[in-house]
Amino acid sequence: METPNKCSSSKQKLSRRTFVKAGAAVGAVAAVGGLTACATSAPKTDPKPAESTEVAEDIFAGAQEFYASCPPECQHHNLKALVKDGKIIKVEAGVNNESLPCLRGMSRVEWLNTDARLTKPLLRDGEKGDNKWKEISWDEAIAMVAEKLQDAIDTVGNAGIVCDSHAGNFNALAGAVAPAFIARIGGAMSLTGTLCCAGTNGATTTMLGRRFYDTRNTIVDSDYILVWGNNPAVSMNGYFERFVKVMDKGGKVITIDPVHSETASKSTDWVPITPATDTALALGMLKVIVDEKLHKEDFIKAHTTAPCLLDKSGLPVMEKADDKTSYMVVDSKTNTVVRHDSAGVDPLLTVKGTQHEASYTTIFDFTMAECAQWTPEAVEAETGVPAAKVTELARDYANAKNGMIIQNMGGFMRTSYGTYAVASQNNLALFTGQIGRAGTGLYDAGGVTNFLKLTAMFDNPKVEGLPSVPRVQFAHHVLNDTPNPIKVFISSRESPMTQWPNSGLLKEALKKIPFVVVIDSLMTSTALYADLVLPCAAVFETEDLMANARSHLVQLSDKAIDPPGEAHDDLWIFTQLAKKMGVGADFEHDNEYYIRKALEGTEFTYDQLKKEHAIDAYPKDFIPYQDGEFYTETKKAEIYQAGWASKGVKPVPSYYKGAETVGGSSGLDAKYPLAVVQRKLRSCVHGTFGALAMMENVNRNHACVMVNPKDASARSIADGDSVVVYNDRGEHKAKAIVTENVIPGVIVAENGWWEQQGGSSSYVTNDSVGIISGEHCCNETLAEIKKG
Ligand SMILES: Nc1nc2c(c(=O)[nH]1)N[C@H]1C(S)=C(S)[C@@H](COP(=O)(O)OP(=O)(O)OC[C@H]3O[C@@H](n4cnc5c(=O)[nH]c(N)nc54)[C@H](O)[C@@H]3O)O[C@H]1N2
Ligand SMILES: Nc1nc2c(c(=O)[nH]1)N[C@H]1C(S)=C(S)[C@@H](COP(=O)(O)OP(=O)(O)OC[C@H]3O[C@@H](n4cnc5c(=O)[nH]c(N)nc54)[C@H](O)[C@@H]3O)O[C@H]1N2
Ligand SMILES: [Mo]
Repeated sequence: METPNKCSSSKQKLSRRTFVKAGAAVGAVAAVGGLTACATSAPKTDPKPAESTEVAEDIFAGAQEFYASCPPECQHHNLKALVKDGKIIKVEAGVNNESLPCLRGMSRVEWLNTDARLTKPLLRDGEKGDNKWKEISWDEAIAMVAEKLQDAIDTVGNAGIVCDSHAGNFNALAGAVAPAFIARIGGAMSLTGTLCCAGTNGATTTMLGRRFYDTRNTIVDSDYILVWGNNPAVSMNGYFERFVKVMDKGGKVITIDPVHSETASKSTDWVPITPATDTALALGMLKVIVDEKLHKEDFIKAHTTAPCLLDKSGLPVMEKADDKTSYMVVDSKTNTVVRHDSAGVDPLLTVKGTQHEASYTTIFDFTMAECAQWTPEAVEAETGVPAAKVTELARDYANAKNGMIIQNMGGFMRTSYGTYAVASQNNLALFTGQIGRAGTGLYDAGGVTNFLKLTAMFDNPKVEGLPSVPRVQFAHHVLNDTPNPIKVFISSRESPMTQWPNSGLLKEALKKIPFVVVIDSLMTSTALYADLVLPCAAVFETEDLMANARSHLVQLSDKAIDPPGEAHDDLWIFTQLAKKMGVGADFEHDNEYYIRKALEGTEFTYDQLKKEHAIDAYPKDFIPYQDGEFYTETKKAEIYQAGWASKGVKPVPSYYKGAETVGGSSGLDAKYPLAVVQRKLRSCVHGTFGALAMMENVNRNHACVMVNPKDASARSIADGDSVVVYNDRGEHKAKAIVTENVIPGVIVAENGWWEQQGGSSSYVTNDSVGIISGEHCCNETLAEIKKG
């Protein structure tokens, strides 16, 4: 792929005089990102330019300003574009950001202007993967897709079609159009399970009634923060300053991670842990807390289902079988069994030692029974966290004035029992009452999803009865024709060849599917294996609305320029398809119409957003669960989950060893003794940004893996060697960083490298699916590493 250097691709001809001012501007952009992109390669300026009496020409003078949200699954900063002569010449921070956007946002100027942009529909003209194409017209392209879809419907039925998207663009309209089209042609097979945070979906949504609350606005009120298996210095860089403030004020930030990450290196303490064992640590901490009576009984009794009774077979005792809120408790005042929500009730947390013990146990005791084996010593043996540290973490968290757990969408969730890891952390907050106050709580991805309900842009017909398969096992299903053959796969707003597990198998699947359509703005790793690539618009080339998870802003994204060549936005593309297939009636409108419709019923209007661009829509001073109420049917935090038990596992957090771990049931450790974990890079958001020349210049143009010196020397690997990480699924080529920053037995691979850059680390990742919530298990992967 041709990825021209940002400085040359901007095609600005700078005279010696104009550079003085422009150079300063480039320097300012670089400083915002904390990096020195083009500034380092720029010609040296005269140290005393001021002596010249000539006034430097401002190349930005007279530029028009436009605003848009940076739309991939990141922090959705508001960006400002400067436009001159129909071209975007600079992208900088927009308005109302809570923190500064980063170099990725700034690099949009290269993405928008690079010669590598796709400008015409491209039809495969060689084998899949050969990267040989012939340009065709949109009329031909649309007719071809419509014909292939109709053929799939006629021969297999709608289940022979998959039209998938994931996290590539969080804008409302971009997200609505493909499903609207598919619903109108009768539906398709769907792919289930997020690749990201199934653990939180499965744990927090059920236990607390909702997810997507962040505690961002009160981080600085905390005096003790557990950053658990995530790396906010990179993945939430806009807010990391707040963690630093906590430490400046004498508070502690503890990072629990197998890797001495960017966050760990800036924390008070790094607690290395064996991957996929976090639940054992959390259960062990809970045991210390309860054994030492550091738990908050009053909070637990009032706000959780912990005092509720279970019968001898472990099932909840309900007043009415059909009323899920009718949990029963033993009232300590009357020694009788009453509803948990009876007036004036003071429930027993445990019935041990009472007459009720013969008939019942409580959810509290049932929960603690799962912790019983996790003594600090047992936790040390399983997780590698020293016993004394387990006790210290438990005491410090429980005793903190305001303790907060940062889960975000951490790496520990992308393991086969990620749901329990999240649930056991939730219990730590609930049992210690570290929730509902400023500086406490459980940090989830966040954003305004719970506060701003947009109106549906399209009224889709209901489609029922079509099959679904887990996204992480798509390749298996394609190759085995289960539950039926797939004839058409349309992929947009995602990058399967870098992000889905087991890339080698996925490549085979993409080769097998008769017609693969990729809609993207660059020739991505996935587009390489398509039959037809449709060029789409990027940010600032289409109008859209952002009001979603992760950002507190509601933003109108302006269309500042036309997309290059014949590229179009997703709305246009799916509108053409809908018309061609005779279902275009609801697609007759422009972007503004759909945005106005989405905002109906909210307190924001299109015209207001047109003026203000980005508005903080997060309720001022909101603290999740401040009133002690949760969003469950009982209004209490529901510790016991029948839904988990229905999957054949415990209804309360319990530690199960992942199959693909050292000592796990797969037995793969005999052949592949190293645990591979993934990390995200500051230079990319998954498959986006990282292949731009600017990013390659300031970061690297090849993948690295971190290896502990012990593991490296056992394999004669030296720092900087070319290495291959491999297992039965495939190989990932990288350069070794030999470092104590990762614990022995673990290697760290980077997320997001393209085929054109040597290939993704997903070639080796585990493609099994978590049983509780369909977890993506990329961080539960075993492999070996060799020079090569
Ligand atoms: N720059 C940048 N920012 C991003 C993204 C990006 O790609 N680039 N992606 C966005 C998205 S979609 C997401 S989901 C978030 C993710 O945000 P993070 O979860 O912070 O990102 P990761 O780098 O996947 O994982 C963080 C850490 O998890 C550790 N880890 C892996 N497995 C385990 C485990 O079993 N236990 C423990 N304790 N630690 C483990 C890894 O060593 C790594 O340091 O970031 C968002 N922000
Ligand atoms: N090995 C490994 N795999 C992982 C992870 C990991 O850490 N390691 N992390 C997992 C996580 S947390 C996540 S969230 C997923 C993310 O995986 P994906 O959701 O696949 O995310 P991206 O790679 O960012 O894909 C975004 C693509 O959408 C395109 N795009 C952007 N805007 C538009 C638009 O308006 N229209 C269209 N048609 N396309 C657009 C971009 O150009 C880009 O190619 O990956 C998961 N996979
Ligand atoms: Mo994610």
